[in-house]
Amino acid sequence: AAGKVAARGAFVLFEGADRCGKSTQAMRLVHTLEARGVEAELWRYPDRATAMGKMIDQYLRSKSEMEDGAIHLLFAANRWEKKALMERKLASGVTLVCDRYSYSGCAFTAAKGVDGLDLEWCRAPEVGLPRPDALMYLELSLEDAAKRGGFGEERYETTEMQRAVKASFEAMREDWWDVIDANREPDVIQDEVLRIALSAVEKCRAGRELKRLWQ
Ligand code: NYM
Ligand code: MG
Repeated sequence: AAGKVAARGAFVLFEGADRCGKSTQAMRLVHTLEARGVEAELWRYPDRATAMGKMIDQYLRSKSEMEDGAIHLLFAANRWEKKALMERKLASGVTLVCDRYSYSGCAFTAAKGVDGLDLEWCRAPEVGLPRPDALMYLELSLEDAAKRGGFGEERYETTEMQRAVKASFEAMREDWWDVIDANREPDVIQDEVLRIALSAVEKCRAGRELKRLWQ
């Protein structure tokens, strides 16, 4: 109706190391939500479609080299360039299901072990971005991840790096995260994921405010 303010959508995030099943779960969740009449969109970071995203894509595919600090800031800038759109979508009632975000940004850079680029440094450029209403961290052991077949061809897709990435995620973990055992059938995981997402959607409809990282 005219003048009616739409209830805001929820910002639902999936995080985890590579091959944990995030993308599959995120995609399925969008379809399930839509089927239930919850307007939802799939987002992912990096967004390789923007000018900055293209530079990130080149770096990940080892077509270019960049200083570790510079690429970290570029990943963060790739979120800042989409911040206004993200906020507009949420405010208009769209639920955003996101595949990776600032937590991946910090986990991967900190995992490099570069002097000076510790978690605190990594978080700084992310402060002030929208904070997810739900964060599902898909947890899978390195052994179980290996059983899913080899890693891809991109930078960071090595067992050593993934071990360090998992350690950074552990170090960042906060009480409000939902830790999901990713070593189960996709359907079973989706049931749990859907419950968590619907609860976030409900809270946002009821007026839950959008918070900011890391405040
Ligand atoms: N990655 C992703 C980062 O290093 N920093 C970030 O801020 C984000 C969002 O990019 N190995 C890394 C994690 C992944 C890689 O992501 C590409 P995907 O989801 O595999 O396309
Ligand atoms: Mg990948």
